[in-house]
Amino acid sequence: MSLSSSVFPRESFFLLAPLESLHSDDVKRVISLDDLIKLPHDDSLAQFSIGEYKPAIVTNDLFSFFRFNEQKTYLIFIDKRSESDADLRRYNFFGLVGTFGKGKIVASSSKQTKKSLNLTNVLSNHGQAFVLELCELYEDYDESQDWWMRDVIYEVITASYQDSNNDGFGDIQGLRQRLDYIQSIGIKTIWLTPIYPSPWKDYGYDISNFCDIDPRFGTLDDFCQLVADVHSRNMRLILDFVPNHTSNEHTWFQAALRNDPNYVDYYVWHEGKNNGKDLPNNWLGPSGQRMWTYAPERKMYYLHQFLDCQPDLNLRNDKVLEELKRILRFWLDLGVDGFRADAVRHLIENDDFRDEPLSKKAKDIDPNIFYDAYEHTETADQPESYALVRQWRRFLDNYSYDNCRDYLLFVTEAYHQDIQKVMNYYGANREERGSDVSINFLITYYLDKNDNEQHGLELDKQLTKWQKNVPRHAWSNWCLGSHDSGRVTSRLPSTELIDGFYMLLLLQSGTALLYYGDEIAMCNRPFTLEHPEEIVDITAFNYGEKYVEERTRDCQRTPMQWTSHSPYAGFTSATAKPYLPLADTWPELNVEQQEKAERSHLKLFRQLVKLRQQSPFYGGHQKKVLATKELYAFIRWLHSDIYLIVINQTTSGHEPITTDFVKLLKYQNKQLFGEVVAKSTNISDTSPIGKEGNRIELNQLTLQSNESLVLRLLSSVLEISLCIDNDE
Ligand SMILES: [Ca+2]
Ligand SMILES: [Ca+2]
Repeated sequence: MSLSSSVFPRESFFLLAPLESLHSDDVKRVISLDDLIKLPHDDSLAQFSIGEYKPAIVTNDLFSFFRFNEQKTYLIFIDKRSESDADLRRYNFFGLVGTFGKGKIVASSSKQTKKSLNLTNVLSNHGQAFVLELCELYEDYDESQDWWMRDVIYEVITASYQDSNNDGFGDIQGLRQRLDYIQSIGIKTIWLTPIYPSPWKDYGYDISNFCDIDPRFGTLDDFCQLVADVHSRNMRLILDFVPNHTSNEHTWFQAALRNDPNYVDYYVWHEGKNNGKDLPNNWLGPSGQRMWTYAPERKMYYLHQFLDCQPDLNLRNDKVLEELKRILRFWLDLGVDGFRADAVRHLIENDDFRDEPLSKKAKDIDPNIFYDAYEHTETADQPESYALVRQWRRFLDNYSYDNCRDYLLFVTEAYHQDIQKVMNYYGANREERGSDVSINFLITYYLDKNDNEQHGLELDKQLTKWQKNVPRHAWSNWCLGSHDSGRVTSRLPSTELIDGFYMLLLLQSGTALLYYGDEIAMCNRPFTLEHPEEIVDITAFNYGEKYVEERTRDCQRTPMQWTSHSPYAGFTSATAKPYLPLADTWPELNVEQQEKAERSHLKLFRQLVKLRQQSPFYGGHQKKVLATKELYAFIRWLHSDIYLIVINQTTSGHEPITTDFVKLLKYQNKQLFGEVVAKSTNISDTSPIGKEGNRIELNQLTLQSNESLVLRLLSSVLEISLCIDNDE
């Protein structure tokens, strides 16, 4: 059975496909590929003769289209390039038709070892052709393909998680001891902040050797044991990748200082102005320092966007880019499942070295220390930085293809209020993809607002901003905090609201990023100048004493709180002293207490993680139902399932709020019931919504301050979906 007489529509496909872009030679190539695909000879072929046809991605290099009827949908894919084009191409078909997440390979021209492909990540070589039978996102789930879309990514600072050898520093063996716990809360992907050899001037983000483990965390053998343990649990591990800079103690920088010809261009150098007496320009970095430091050894200035002990690599030097790929390969060979790239906004600087203009904020803040006093037109988000991210994405694609590895994840960190800049890291289109997860910090920006601005309308603004701007070819993500943002619990209008924010994090469509300890609602620990010896984050001192207490990020990096029984919450032994003091709340706020309690933040968190693995939370649709100052409500639905999530943001003392969701959902039947699926820990057991399984009528749903609720609607979806469709 040849391809042209089976998979192509009966009518001439030339009339249906947008073939304007094809040259006549290309069309001939399509035809000449007929014999590449031998379809299995069974009744499924009927599909192709009677089903409908829709073009998918059609370019000079690719011809692809869908065939479908009511039961099944197929994607036919033909890479038309000749052998002279050896590049591996990556295509994204997600969202082009229905809510399909992956496809089973039913016929293929090549020795494909995989049985299925994720539609976001279809890799292809010249001449390759195949037929995929598409599956709904939530159906027939294959963890090897789209693991990162459904997972929670758990950020761990190894130093702060668990100490195994009583030196006060958390380490790799300690982390191994806690894998049972991490697995028990449903986490599948762990992201470790840097564990590489480092003088530790910036929590290990000042790396002196990219291909080893800092002795304080253990050895490479320990690391390999960790990888094996993680994988044996069907979990994944990703590492921090810090391509922007090294430590000044790195051998490359030491060689560069000596004018070693091999390393002379590994970093960014400038003679300075006025015969070297003045800095090359006015650039100021995000760590409160000018970006230039004079190196007497070379009588030149070196560039550092962050601390002066973190010289920036010259990412226009191909040798440096090769070194970085060698580093990625080193860790991939040890089995890691991807990377989170640090500070991607800062990768490339304009090599005209022009001054940067002052921003509107400059009149209110000191331009000698505050990053926001400038428009960073020359040093941030340069087009070449986006190109580097795409280049690393391609590198990972090639690695996974060559080594038959599952999908390798690439997460990027770019703090920016301008949402478009953040979105740009995803790549411009389906073919030119960059980051998989360009971290969405919008909820953390909401938490930065002052008390008067923390309410439902402001929250809605941030959530909507993301949803409206996320490109169609990209997958969303949500994050409540990180090692750089304060603890979410300490920044909410009320700590009780944390449960509602778990619902936003875990039940909206997208990958969730969780900072260790946030699952037990850990709080910031204040650090003050009365005890300067306690402060590890020395960056804070760059802003002057006035700002140290406000700026130090130690507040959110304190050791994990495991138990009430041991003097240091089980983080380290009684005889050791933790490298950073514990937060005072640990005796009441710890894993052990929350496991014992009948209801706790931890238990709710675990329940919501389980829920998010199911349809419609994975792969289903999402729509806001209500946003007021007090309430935020949204629905998730797919086929026969529809869920309503309601979060009441009013602080204690506020009147209870009653809402008519029958009216809001424009429900035809007038009587609509919901079943309680999950509820915030502060909802009393005696309340009508106090127990899972309780059924309530939705024309009068009453929530007290800080209460949050997940309900499954007991209705025919057909009736609801009518109103959803009408509204869109
Ligand atoms: Ca240790
Ligand atoms: Ca840079």
